[in-house]
Parts: sequence; C-alpha cells; structure tokens
Amino acid sequence: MEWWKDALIYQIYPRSFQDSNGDGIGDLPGIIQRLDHLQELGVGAIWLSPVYRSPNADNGYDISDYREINPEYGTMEDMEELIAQAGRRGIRVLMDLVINHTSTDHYWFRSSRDRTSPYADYYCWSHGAPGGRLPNNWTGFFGGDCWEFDPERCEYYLHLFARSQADLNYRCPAVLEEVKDVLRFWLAKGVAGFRCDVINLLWKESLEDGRRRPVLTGLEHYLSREGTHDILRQLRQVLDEYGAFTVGEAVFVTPAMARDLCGRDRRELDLVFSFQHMECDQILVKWLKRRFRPKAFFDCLVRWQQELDWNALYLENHDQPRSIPRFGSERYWKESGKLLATLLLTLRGTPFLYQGQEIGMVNFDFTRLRQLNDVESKNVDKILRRFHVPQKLRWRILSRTSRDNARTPFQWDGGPQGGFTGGRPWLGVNHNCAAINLADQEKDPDSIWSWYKDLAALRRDRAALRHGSFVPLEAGAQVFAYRRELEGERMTVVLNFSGKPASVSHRGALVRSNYPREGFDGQLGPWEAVILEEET
Ligand code: TEU
Ligand code: CA
Repeated sequence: MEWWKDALIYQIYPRSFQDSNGDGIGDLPGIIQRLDHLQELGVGAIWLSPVYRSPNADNGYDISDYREINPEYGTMEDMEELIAQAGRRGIRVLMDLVINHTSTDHYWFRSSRDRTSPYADYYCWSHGAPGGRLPNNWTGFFGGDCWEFDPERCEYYLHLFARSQADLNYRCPAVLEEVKDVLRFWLAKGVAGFRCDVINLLWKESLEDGRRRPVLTGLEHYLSREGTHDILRQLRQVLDEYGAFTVGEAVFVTPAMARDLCGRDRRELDLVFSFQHMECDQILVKWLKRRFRPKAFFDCLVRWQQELDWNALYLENHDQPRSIPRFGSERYWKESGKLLATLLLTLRGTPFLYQGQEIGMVNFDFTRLRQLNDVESKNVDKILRRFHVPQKLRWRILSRTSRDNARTPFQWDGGPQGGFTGGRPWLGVNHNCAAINLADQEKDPDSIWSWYKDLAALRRDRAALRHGSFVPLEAGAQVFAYRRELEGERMTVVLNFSGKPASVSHRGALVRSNYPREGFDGQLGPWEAVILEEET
C-alpha cells in the first residue's frame, strides 16, 4: 500500500522540538507531549532526524551506536512509547538512516584501527601517495580535504563530511550485512521506514584523483554509481519484508538520475529528495547566495513535476535556511508564508513539512559567529579566515546560509524560551517568539498555522490535489500557475511571488485565497495565493 502518496510528512529535529526535563535539549518524551499538535495538523508520518547514540559532532549524523538511543534524548523505552503513541494517532514513525558514514567513536571504527581485526576493512583506508601526500585530491562537503591520518593504523581514512564522520567501505560485504541487521532491528520495533542520508554516495568506484572542480573535487568517483544502485536493491529486499517506505536524500541529481533511484520498476527507493530547486539562489556553492529569481525556481519545479511521476516536495529542512526570508518576504510574512504553504501542498508528490514551517518561523536573529553551533558553519568560517576574509563579510555569508537558521528551538508560545525548555536552550531561541508562536496562532483562524491545517484538510478532501496530473499554466517573472486534474475535477493554483500586485487570465470558482475575498476577477494582491475550481 502506498500510504505515503496520501500523507503529509513532518520532519522533527529532535534537539530543537520540545525539551521535557529542563536540560535545554529537546527529547523523545517532549515529542510525545506534542503529538496532539501533529495530529491536529493532519500529519500522516513523522521523520525524526537522528536520535541514535552519537557524540554530536554533526548533531546525530555521526552515529556511534545504531541500536541505542542518545541518552540526551531518552531511552529505548521512550522510543517504543513514541512509536506506540504516534501509532494510536494514526502517525507513522520514520527514522533517519545514516549509512554513508559512522562516527569515529563507533566501535566498528575503533576496531578498524587494528589491521588484524574483523572490522579492518569496514572503512575506506589508504596509505597516502608517495612523498607524504594525501591519498587523493578529493574535497569534502564541509570544505577542505577529506582525509585524516590515523596514527594508530598509520593510514588515512576517508571522510566526505566532518573529520569524525568516517565513510563506510561497501566493498567489504560485512558492512552491508551489518546495515541490513540495523534495518531489521528498527523495523521490528514498528518503524515504518527511513529517510536515507546522502544515499547516492555509498559506493566509491575508485579512490583516484578527481577532475579539479571549484567544490567537491572527486565527486565523479562516487556520485550515484552502479554499486550504489546494487546496494539499494539489496536493502529493498529487507524493507519489503516489512512493507517499509524509504525516501533518499540524493545530492546533485538530475531528474534522470532521480528516476534511476526511485522509479517504481527499479525496486530501490520510494522517493528522492533532490536539490535543484534549492540551488536557484546560489552561485556554485550554497554559501554564495544571489538574489532569488522566482522564474528560475518555477522552471525547475515544472521540470521535476514533469519528469518524475512522484516528487518528494520540500521547501525547508534542517540543512537549509527558512523559506519565508528566502523565497517569500518578511515584509509580507503572513501572506508569503501562506503562499509557500499553498505551493507545498498543491504540487504533485508527497509534501514534507519541517518543524516550525507551519507557524512561519524565520531565520535566527543571532549577531555573532560564536552563537553558531553547526559544524559546517564552523568549518566554512575557518576556511574563510584562512583566505583572510574580514569578519564582517564572514558573518554576512554565514548568517544567511548557516544551517542553524532552521535549527533554533520550536516556538510553542510567547513565554520565556518560547515554551521550548524550562532551562537554558542548547541553541538560542529567536527573540521574535513573542510575535511568532503556536499558542497565538492556534487562537487565530487567520494564522499561518490555521492555513496549513486547512490546506492539509483540503488536500485530504480533494483527490485532484493529491493524485491529479500536473499541468503548468504560467511560469513568469512573478506568477506561477498550474492545474491539477483528475477525472473531471480541475483545480487551478495561482501564486503571486511578489510584493507587487499582478493580473492574470486564469478564472474559476474561488476555493481558497490568503486574502479576504468573495470571488476571483484575475487581480492578485502582493503574495496572494488562490486556488480555483473549474465551474462545470
Ligand atoms: O546532508 C548532506 C548534504 O547534502 C549536505 O550537502 C548538506 O546539505 C549540508 O548542508 C552541506 O552543504 C546530510 C544531512 O542532512 C546533514 O545534516 C548532514 O550533516 C550530512 O548529510 C552528513 O550526514
Ligand atoms: Ca531534554
């Protein structure tokens, strides 16, 4: 059963969702306390960013034990309770599966330092090139080279991400067997599936030098290689034993590459998170931003809608700055927040909502580098310093792109620390929590939260909005319009991505507008979103 085609999926960043014991860190009991919120929103599944044991170099994306819960987040009993409590509310639980790398604290890695151990080949070890040079010229996702020398083994190990995230070696058959066991362990507990971290990087075809590129030299040796497809087909067999669902995060994929990962006949993944629409406002790398041009964004969305049968739809996650300041307008905060909600919930695919998006949370209001926590931001800062980039400019770059923008604690109410914790939060709560919080928005039928709830219900109600075909109507400098069509049910969505009014030729009976209006005459206000229905 493809339940995920009808569901709205909600991403939780556990560390920042709800703290239950005053230590300033969100936890599993905190999530349980807030399940009613998710049920009211109409969420069909939650995806938890990693909650496994981890030294937190990359907030859980560096796992040191796949079968244990990070004590900061609670116990295995809490996890089982969460699965049960969510289940009672009709909410499935998805875990984050990080299997490209483990923490260097994992006992596999620690054992791997000994060449005679059964774990000796679990990681990508290499002697290095003659003359004391690194094994190759590859560069990593967080900037800089991606090799680290281990004095105990006297070899280098590969890390495409942070130094303490060592890449697993899938040429060693035991590694895949270990991963299969991990899958079974969690599926047996009742987990409904996984979001698979950087899943198209698993197989390293060779460790030869890469073609020099401004970023990620070496990419051609490990991006979506055939070996990765083989691994995914093998994992699929385990998943099928439980009828489990997977969405894979696939970096740098084109629609054709995504089809190879999630085409129904391929028996690999169910869905793919792609990045092209998130790259419309960047130059070369995510740290260099340019002005957002809606047209490029619309064209990209149209291409993906047309080239994939079913998309994983998202505008935010824990790696991206918030969507309102990025694709919308803080001046028209409410209007543009609702417009982005409309886009997310009316395209063809499965919508993924990131915590805080439903109340229109915006980027952090930090003022100093030292308030940042993110390992990526810190690495980038180090690199910029090395190039003598002045502090002011470093701050300008990092404050706009830092992943911490999306990681500040959830703003439950306008009280101290936004209702997130009774203690000192691990990452600062935005001072705007008096103005942007759930408690206020729940009372307000005109709030962004109420709009999300209403649209989620509309989507459940109207088959055309879920399963209808996608027909692009207009993708200009300012207006994006498309139709969703299913067996005579025709719904038209018109979105004005601008602070200026617009006039369009699309007509129909008004189903929804984020402005108070009775009918639709083709005139759109700033950041207006309308849903129309063809009159029969
Ligand atoms: O992200 C992988 C990824 O594609 C990175 O490019 C990510 O976008 C990051 O911001 C680098 O620019 C996944 C996780 O979502 C991320 O949180 C982890 O840090 C990373 O993998 C390593 O596990
Ligand atoms: Ca806590």
